[in-house]
Amino acid sequence: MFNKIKKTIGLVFVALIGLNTTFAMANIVIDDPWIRSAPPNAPALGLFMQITNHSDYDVKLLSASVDSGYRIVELHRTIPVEGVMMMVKQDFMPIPAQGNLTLKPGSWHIMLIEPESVPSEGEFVKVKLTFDNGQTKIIHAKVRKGKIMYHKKILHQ
Ligand SMILES: [Cu+2]
Repeated sequence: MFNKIKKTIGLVFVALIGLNTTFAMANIVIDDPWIRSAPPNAPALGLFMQITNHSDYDVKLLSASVDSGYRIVELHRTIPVEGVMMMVKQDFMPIPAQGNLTLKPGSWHIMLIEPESVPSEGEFVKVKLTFDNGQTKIIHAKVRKGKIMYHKKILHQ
C-alpha cells in the first residue's frame, strides 16, 4: 500500500515537471523583431515582430520595456477613427491559443517614445516583453528600413 502511494506521488511529480518544461520552452516564440529606421529627430520609433503562441491558452502581451534611452514604451494599434488612421494606445496585445499576432506598420506595434538618440540602421535595441502567463522575453530588435504606411498622430485613451 505504502509503495503504491509512493509510486503514484512519483508519477504525479514527473508529470508536473514534464508539463512545466513544455510550458516554459514552447510557449511564446518571437520572430524577426525589427525597428523602423527614422531620422535623428524622430519623436518615436515603431517596433515590429511576429509573436507565436504554441500553448493551448490565450496569452496577452502586457508590456514592453527598455533599460534606458526612451522616455516611455507603449503598446499601440493603428486603427481607423472616424475615417482617419490613428495610433491608439492598448492595454495589452492578444495572442490567441495556437495562433499568432503580427506586429507591422499600419497595425499592431510597440512604440518607443522620445529616444535620447535615434539608433542607426543595423544597430540592435534590447527590449523586454512581459506576458500575462508570467513569461518574459528579451529580444534584440534590428533597426532597418521600412515603409511609412500611416499617419503619425497619437490618440491617447
Ligand atoms: Cu504608435
